[in-house]
Amino acid sequence: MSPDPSALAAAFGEAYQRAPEGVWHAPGRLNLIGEHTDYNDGFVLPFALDLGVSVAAARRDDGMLHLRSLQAADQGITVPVKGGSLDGWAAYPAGVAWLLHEHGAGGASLLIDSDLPAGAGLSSSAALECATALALCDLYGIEMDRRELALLAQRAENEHVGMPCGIMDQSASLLATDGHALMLDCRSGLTSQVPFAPADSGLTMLVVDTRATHTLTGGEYAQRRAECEEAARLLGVPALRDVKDLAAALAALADPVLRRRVQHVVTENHRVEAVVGLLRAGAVTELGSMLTASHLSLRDQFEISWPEADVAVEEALRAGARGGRMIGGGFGGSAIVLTATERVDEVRAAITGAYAARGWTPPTIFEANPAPGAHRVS
Ligand code: GAF
Repeated sequence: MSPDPSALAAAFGEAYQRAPEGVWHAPGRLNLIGEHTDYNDGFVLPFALDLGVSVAAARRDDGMLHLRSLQAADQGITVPVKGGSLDGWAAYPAGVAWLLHEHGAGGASLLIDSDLPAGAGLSSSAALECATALALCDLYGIEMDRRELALLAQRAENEHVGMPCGIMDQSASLLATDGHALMLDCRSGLTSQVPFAPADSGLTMLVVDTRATHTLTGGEYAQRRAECEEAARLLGVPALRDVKDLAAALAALADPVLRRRVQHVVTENHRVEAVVGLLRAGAVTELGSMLTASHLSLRDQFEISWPEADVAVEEALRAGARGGRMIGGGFGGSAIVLTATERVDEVRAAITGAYAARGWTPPTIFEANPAPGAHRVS
């Protein structure tokens, strides 16, 4: 499922009094495992969701960028494509357009639509960047491979939004393929498509949108990143990916906070490799314990989990799920749960009941399977 392209084209006609030249779609992502490893030059294993952002677009010859979104209350924003500065949602597509201008992109009118739940930690920002990037590249005949395009979208977020994100989300949106998780080595950029079909093993992957958001995510994310970089500097390695002897590294660090961060990143990289091995061996059921180990590490060592995610994972396990964990940057968003399909109802009921007992907003729970990466729709 993705936003209806013909409805979006019709809405574009109303907004801009002309037809779009095309519609492009980029998915959000679910990260199976490998959290906060991307900016440590490590490994990640996300897959593309069948939810995402679609962009209807047409060229303009006045050098201006017109941005409108069906999800935004405002009337849209107009800025020169040669550069500028913006706040809010429009900074994501504008940042991409400004960087692509250096490669030949000219003016354009864009209308954006999304079916990704807002603030659910499923990478709506990266999907918006990647759909915009594909649209402008196609419209202006810019030849750039998808790895380069992911790097450009990441740069747009780093430089024009001020979020020091790694490369995982943009890579997942642009490089993931249907039916596969994407194993990405964030240092070399090497990828490998790992088949992931939980239903073949009688399993279901659930996403639990915990409906909890946290306004300080950007600052806390940047703080975690800075702590990892400081630990790498103290250990004399280019990045935490290069820590080979965890015990020696922990012994060499005086600061208990930095020790916890290193413990998470080093073990999480091993968990990604273990999960890839299990998937390749067809042992999908065994993934559960790795997911739960990742959650405990993110909760206790990286300290970025939040109560709604902890309860979702604990209740799912109590109801017999194979495993689960928070996903994304932390402090709000979604968790995932891997369960035998025959237990889905019990797991859902356990999580929903626990939220109700605490007076929390009910979670949104849905099934996820690997979907295609970003593409032109029409
Ligand atoms: C966010 C960031 F954008 C990613 O780059 C990644 O670091 C993730 O948090 C944590 O794994 O989604």
